[in-house]
Amino acid sequence: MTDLSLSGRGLHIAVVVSRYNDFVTARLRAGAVEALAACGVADEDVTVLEVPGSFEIPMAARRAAETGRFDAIVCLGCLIRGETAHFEYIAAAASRGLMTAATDTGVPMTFGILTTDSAEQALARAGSGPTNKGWESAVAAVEMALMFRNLAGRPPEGLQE
Ligand code: DLZ
Repeated sequence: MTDLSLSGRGLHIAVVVSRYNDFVTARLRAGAVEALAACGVADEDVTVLEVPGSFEIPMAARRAAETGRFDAIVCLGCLIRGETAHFEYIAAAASRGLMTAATDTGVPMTFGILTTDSAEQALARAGSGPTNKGWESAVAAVEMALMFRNLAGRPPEGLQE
């Protein structure tokens, strides 16, 4: 999703990013921040929250949503399948946790958590520009935030005709 005709001016966005596999998540974070700027979200309206791993992402996203300060939350992490069952447990907990948190709080949360078999596959999804999954998640967050504001009858200052 790369619709940069969306205007995010006036939106407040949180980016929850996991430090685990940070050789990938730092790139997802950079892609997300770049996309938010490209959509017109002001730097000072972007709050980055770091968590240890993907398992902790839903907890932080829910708490951020409960503050009432954010229109949407971009969630970024990287799970690389290993020899343990951790991958399956964490992936399931993160995806279910985010959907539950988003529907419970009414604040859109986008899923930018990579689940790959290898580091190479993860890096291929964390390059520069719109193919970066952090970028994609950020644009999805702007779109959802605008939709929710519109549905609530309070379009942001930057909403285009
Ligand atoms: C423990 C763990 C493992 C094995 N793998 C990953 C991973 O690939 N990606 C990720 O984001 N986090 C991983 N973690 C850490 C857990 O998400 C969590 O931070 C710890 O279990 C502490 O609760």
